[in-house]
Amino acid sequence: MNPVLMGVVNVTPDSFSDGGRFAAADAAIAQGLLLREQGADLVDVGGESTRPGATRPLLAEELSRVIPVIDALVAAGVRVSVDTMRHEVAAAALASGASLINDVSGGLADPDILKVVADHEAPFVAMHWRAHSKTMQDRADYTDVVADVRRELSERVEACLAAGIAAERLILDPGLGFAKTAEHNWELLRGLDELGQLGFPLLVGASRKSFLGSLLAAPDGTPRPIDDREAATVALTTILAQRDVWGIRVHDVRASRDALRVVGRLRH
Ligand code: PMM
Repeated sequence: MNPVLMGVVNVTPDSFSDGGRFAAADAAIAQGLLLREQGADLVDVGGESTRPGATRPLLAEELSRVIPVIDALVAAGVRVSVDTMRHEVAAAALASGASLINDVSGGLADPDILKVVADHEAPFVAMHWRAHSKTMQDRADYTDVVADVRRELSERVEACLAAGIAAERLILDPGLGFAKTAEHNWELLRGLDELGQLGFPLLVGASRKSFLGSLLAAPDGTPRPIDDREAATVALTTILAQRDVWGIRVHDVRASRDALRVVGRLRH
């Protein structure tokens, strides 16, 4: 089975990869429609930047960023997920017709989100996370990153099940770049099978992240610019598809869709 391709629309002034480009609702809606046309199975709409050091928006601000975009995309028949850590945003997004809640904190930032998801019987992505953006890189310490992330994700699974989310609606994500160094990210990518042993589908978001920028750095150490990390992103899409992940979260849907076509064609 080809993985689900999740296309990213950040309705934020400050996301690391596309910050500011889709801050206005019409630009974000147009981008969501384009991603669907390019082959996104889901369009992931987010109103809070999670780049290291970012300041959180107020609740009202986050709602006013994402809800008009979700309304318009749902009206156009696009399957939408919402990238939020707040139960109020999750509830409003589900009321607007969102199909999935993507919580980068896996319910840690706002435990009430789990009840909202359970009540709506919505699918839930629980990502591995340790702290909000301002402090997360101080928490990048692990004894064995794969074993530690696996244990912390299994604790999230317990919390989700206890809140009433059905096991078949849960998806786990290693959270590349969240309280992780580049080396941690590579170890997690190598150790995906071990995370898969928890028995849940996996979503992976590697697109344009800084560990690719440092891998591809110039000889003087300057990281490869964000908009020039696409070939590396597509290489990972190809590899992840062969490792049977459930979903892949990317900014450039067209390029990753091409890669998935190649993988799919070789299989059959
Ligand atoms: N990464 C970002 C935001 N949301 N959600 C999931 N499930 N997994 C991720 O890896 C993830 C995420 C940060 O990237 P962005 O600023 O480009 O959206």
